[in-house]
Amino acid sequence: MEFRNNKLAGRSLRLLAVLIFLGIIALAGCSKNDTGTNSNPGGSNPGGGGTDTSKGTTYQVMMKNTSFSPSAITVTAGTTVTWTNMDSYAHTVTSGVPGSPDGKFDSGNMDAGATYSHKFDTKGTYAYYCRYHSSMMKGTVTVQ
Ligand SMILES: [Cu+2]
Repeated sequence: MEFRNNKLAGRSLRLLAVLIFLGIIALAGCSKNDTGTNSNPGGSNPGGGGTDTSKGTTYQVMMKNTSFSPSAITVTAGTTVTWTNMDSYAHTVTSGVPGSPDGKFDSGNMDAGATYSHKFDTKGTYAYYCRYHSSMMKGTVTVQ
């Protein structure tokens, strides 16, 4: 197909370019909306890490909806576990069982958005809980 009039052809090309441009804008707007509706603000680290089990470097645990996620993890000795409070209210990471903290580690009060890290060098199973929500928030770290 050929345009008899160069001017008309030029206008059509320009219109096409504008339409493509608008399409890109629309696509960009859509993907922006998609991330906007994602209720998980920890986008860079959703649902906990643990990608590196061979070197045992770091592991992420979320504190979300009054629970630890994942609540039971297994890591290699030398791993640093980082807890992040994704809720809008405070939590703690306190080792031991509810009512009987064993003093191995304790984050103290963690406000919304706070993080706490603890390095696990010794093999064993470490139970922990949140002082404020001990009936709902319990977890274990198993170090191998
Ligand atoms: Cu809590």
